[in-house]
Amino acid sequence: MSLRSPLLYAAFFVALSSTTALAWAAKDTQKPAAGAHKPAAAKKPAKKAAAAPAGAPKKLAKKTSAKTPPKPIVGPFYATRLEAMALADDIATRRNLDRTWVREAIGQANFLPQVQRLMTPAPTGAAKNWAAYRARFVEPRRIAAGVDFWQANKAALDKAERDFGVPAQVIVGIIGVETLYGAHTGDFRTMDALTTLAFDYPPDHPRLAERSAYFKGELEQFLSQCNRTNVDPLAPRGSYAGAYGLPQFMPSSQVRYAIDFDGDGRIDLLNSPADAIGSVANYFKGYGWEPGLPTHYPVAFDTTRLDKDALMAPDILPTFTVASFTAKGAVLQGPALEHQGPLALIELQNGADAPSYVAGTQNFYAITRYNQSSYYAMAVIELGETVRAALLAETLGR
Ligand SMILES: [Ca+2]
Repeated sequence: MSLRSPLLYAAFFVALSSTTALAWAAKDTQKPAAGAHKPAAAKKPAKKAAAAPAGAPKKLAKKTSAKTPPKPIVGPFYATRLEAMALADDIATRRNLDRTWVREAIGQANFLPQVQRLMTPAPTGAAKNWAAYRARFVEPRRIAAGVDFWQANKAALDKAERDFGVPAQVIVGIIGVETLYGAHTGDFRTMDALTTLAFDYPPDHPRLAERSAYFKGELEQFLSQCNRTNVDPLAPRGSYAGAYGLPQFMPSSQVRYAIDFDGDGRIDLLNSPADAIGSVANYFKGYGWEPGLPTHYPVAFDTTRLDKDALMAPDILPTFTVASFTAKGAVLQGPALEHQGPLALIELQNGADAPSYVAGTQNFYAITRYNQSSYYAMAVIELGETVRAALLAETLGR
């Protein structure tokens, strides 16, 4: 979850060329999201070659060419890094863990140059394209898998809707976009991914210090949780960002929001769809989901009084009342006029064509706490809606 990180998503958006300017602009001015995940469905390596990590052997850089996939450094790489062992000692003290156990866990982690490369920001400048982004997620294979997932897990989805007020279609949209309903949960050893990002985050990144600190925190949460649940830290596998299971929760989100929703007494986000479903709903509840509130409304513009700069200024953060929104030239109709909470003008660029716009509510914003991108949120919403319609059509067709 993600990650409050624009960067996390950077690699994700490479194919679309830095899709999320909107969201990215917002990020720096908003409080950090817990960050649930990084979509595992799109692991396009950034085109930019990775620079050698600070402290890595120089010959390493040569291995990171596009033609020959770099091999992980296996062995006591982090065991010899003073910084890594110092953090191990800090974690052991703070969490009251066995110092040797923490040192050995971090010391056995492999440096994964491809993880570092995947985290390198995408080049900026190319036009963002909502239609292209949408087509990657709202597509026949994912819709069919979504219908199957909904049918197989209807009881848990209904219960999540009752308990948390989060519609089934939103949960189905999230798990579909994140992992194609479990088909792509990631095969990176979580310990390797988190350790690499904690100590060897792309060195030329503009927010290197902040991102490194974030992953050090996630590493600490991960180790603490492994110790508490008696899991070998070298066993779990997930995304290159350290996200895990059907909903791609980061360790901190697992600690905060993951729940046992099938009642077997343990939390298993990888093998229990019910646990994943309940945990996603609980995550959204934690980020202010308002039961019954739509995610967005259609919006048009009255060009005679349009002040788009003012409407776009808060980015995805819902800020405007219906009255102030309308006064600035954003035209609403029907139920939107009765909306009580704040609204945001959401812009989705369409390459060379005119952008699409919607009026986003607090619930649209809640979805962006999972991944700070309006493109991501809209893909989740539209995949969920499409799966719901396909399921209904199938039911009626019987
Ligand atoms: Ca369970």
